[in-house]
Amino acid sequence: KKGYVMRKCCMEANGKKTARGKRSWKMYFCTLRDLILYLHKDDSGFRKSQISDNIHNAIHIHHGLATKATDYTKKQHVFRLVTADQAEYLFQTSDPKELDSWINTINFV
Ligand code: I3P
Repeated sequence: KKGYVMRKCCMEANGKKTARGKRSWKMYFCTLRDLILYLHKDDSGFRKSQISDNIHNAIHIHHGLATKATDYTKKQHVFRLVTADQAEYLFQTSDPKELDSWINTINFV
């Protein structure tokens, strides 16, 4: 699965709160492949990227969990992703269908 999303970092690995100034929303082209979410500026960014950049922009979703962020009311169609290492992110999708699709794809991949 792939597509544009907005992403906000909330917690770093080990549940450490993301530093001030690093918690803003940013748009990414998100590609899910082999249990890794790759975040790039656009699709060509993903295709042209070197393995080294990919590692930098990658979120490992194995043993992670995506859930609707019903407590986050500032934006619509947002899900929370908690990873195995206790990092936490919010992702805003375009509509309810995309929201369900990202959540199901991440959880049941
Ligand atoms: C963040 C930015 C985010 C905001 C976040 C701010 O500032 O304004 O939009 O999250 O609030 O820290 P910066 O751009 O300097 O990183 P919300 O949109 O969810 O309010 P937070 O500190 O409550 O995470």
